[in-house]
Amino acid sequence: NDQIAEASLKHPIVPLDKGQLYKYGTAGFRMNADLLEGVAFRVGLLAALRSRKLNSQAIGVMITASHNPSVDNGVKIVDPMGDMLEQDWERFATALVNAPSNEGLVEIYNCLATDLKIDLKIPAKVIYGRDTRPSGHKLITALASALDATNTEHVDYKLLTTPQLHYLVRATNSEGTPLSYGKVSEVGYYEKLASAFVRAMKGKKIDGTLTVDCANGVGGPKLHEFLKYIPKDKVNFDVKVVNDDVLRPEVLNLDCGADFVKTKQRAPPNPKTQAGARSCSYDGDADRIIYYWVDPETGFFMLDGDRISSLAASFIGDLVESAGLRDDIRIGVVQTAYANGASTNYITQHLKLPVTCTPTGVKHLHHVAQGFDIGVYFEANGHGTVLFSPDALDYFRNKAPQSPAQKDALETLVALGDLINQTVGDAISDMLLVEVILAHKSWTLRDWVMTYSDLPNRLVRVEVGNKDLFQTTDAERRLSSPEGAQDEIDNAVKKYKDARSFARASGTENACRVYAEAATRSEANELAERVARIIE
Ligand code: 16G
Ligand code: ZN
Repeated sequence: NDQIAEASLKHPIVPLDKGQLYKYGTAGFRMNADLLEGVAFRVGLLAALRSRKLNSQAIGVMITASHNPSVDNGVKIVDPMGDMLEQDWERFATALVNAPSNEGLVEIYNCLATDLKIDLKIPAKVIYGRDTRPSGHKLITALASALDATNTEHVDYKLLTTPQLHYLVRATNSEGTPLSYGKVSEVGYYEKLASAFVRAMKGKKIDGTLTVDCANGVGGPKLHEFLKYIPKDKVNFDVKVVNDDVLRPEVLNLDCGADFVKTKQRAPPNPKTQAGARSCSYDGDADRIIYYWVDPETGFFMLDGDRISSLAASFIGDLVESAGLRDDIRIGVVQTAYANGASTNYITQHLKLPVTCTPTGVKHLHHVAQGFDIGVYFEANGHGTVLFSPDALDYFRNKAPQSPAQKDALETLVALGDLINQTVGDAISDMLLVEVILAHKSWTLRDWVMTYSDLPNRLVRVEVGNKDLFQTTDAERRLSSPEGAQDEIDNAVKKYKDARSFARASGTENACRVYAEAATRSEANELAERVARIIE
C-alpha cells in the first residue's frame, strides 16, 4: 500500500474542469496527453488487479489515440483472449482513475480487491505497447511504475499496432495449449500472417500495385517489416507504402488515413492518387482500413467497412458452399445502424445471410459475432474482422474432402482462420484478406464496387445542450426519449424514397450524430438537415 501511494505521488492525476469525471469509454480513456499520466498509472493498478482476478493470466494495455491528432493519447485495457476489457470492469477503471487523493486511491484499490475476492499475493502479468505518439514514453513510465508498485511482472513491447498487442495478449495466454494462437513475439505475428497469406492465395496472382496510406502512424514501420516476411517466390505482392513518416509527430493522421478518407469521402491529397490505382488507408494505430480508387471517368469510389464485410461474407459463404458445409456452418453478419442500407440488402437478399444490428462500438459487434460459427463484423468506418469458432476451425481441419474442389475450399477456410485476426479489427490482416479475395475472384476494385450501389448518405454532428437526454432503443435506430422526437423523425423520413434516418448521442464527443440515407444525394442531405433541426 505504501508503495502504491508513494509511486502515485510521482504520477498525479489532473482534476478536470468543472468537476467533470474521467470516463472509461468505448475507446478506453482518450484525451489530451497532458491529462493522461496519472490515468496511465491508475490503469496499471487495475490491469494488475484484473490479471490476479483471472488467475494470473496476462492482461494487455495499449497506449494510443488511434485517429485523433498527435497531441492526444489514450489508455485501453485488453482482456486475456485479446478482446476488449469486460464491460463490468469499465466502471472499476472509472472509479480508480477518479479517486480524489492518493489515500483515496489506495482505499479504492483495496476495496476492489476485497469486493472482487482478489488474492493480492498471487503473481500478475501485464504486457503493453504504444503507437508513435511522443507522449507514449511518459505514459508507459507511469504504467510501469504502477506495475512495479504492485509486484506485477511486465513486458514492454514498445512500438506496436493495436491489433499486434491484442495478438500478443492472446498468444501469451494460449502458449503451450491446444488453442495456441501463435509465437509470443512480434516476429511470430508476421510469420503467422505471411504463412497464412501464402496458403490462402493458393497460387493466384495479384493484379497491379497496392498503395497503402499509413496515416503517418505506427502501421507504416510495421507494414514495412511485415512485407519482409512474404516469400517473393510464392506470392507477387507489390505494395507501395505512403504516408509512413513517423519522425514528425505533427503529421500523424493529418490529411490522410482511414478516418480522413471515410469522413471527407475523398482520397488523401498527398501523394496524389493515380486514376485507376488500387489504394487503401489505415488509421493511426492500424486497426481500421478503407479501400478506394479514382475512376478515370466517374471519380472517387470508397470501399468502406460495409463493403469489406459484404465481400468477406460472399467469399466465405461460397467457400463453405464448395466445402459442402452449407447446412453445418452458421454464417452471420453483424453491422451497426450506420451500415449503408444497400449493403444490408445485398447481404440478406443476394447472399441470403442473416444480418444483426448492434449499437456502435466494436465490443458490441464482436460479442454478437461470437455467437456464429463464422461471424463477420465491420463498422462502416473500417474497423472489423471475421471470427471463426474453434469448433468450426476444427471441423474444417478434420473433415475428409470428397473432391479436389472441397479440399481446396477447406484448405482456404483454414488459412483464412489464421490470416484473419481473431481478436480485433486489424488493418494489415484485413488488407491481406481483401487482396486474397480479389485475387481469387480476379476482381479489380471496379468489379467490387459493381456488386451493388450504395445509397447516398449524410452524417451530421449536432451540438445539443445535454446529449444524455437522447436515449435510444432498437440498436440505436430509434429514440425512446425525448418524447415525441422519434415520431417527428418518422414523419420526416416518410417524405422521401428509400429513406432511413436516426439520431444518437455520440459516445466519444459531447454532441449528437444524425445519419440519413435516401435515393438521391440531395434528398439524403435534406433529410439529414430536417432531422438535425428536430433534435437541435
Ligand atoms: C469508438 C469506437 C468505434 C466507434 C466510435 C463511434 C471502439 C474500439 N471504437 O471510437 O468503433 O465507431 O467510437 O464514436 O469501439 P461516436 O460514439 O462518437 O459516434
Ligand atoms: Zn484505430
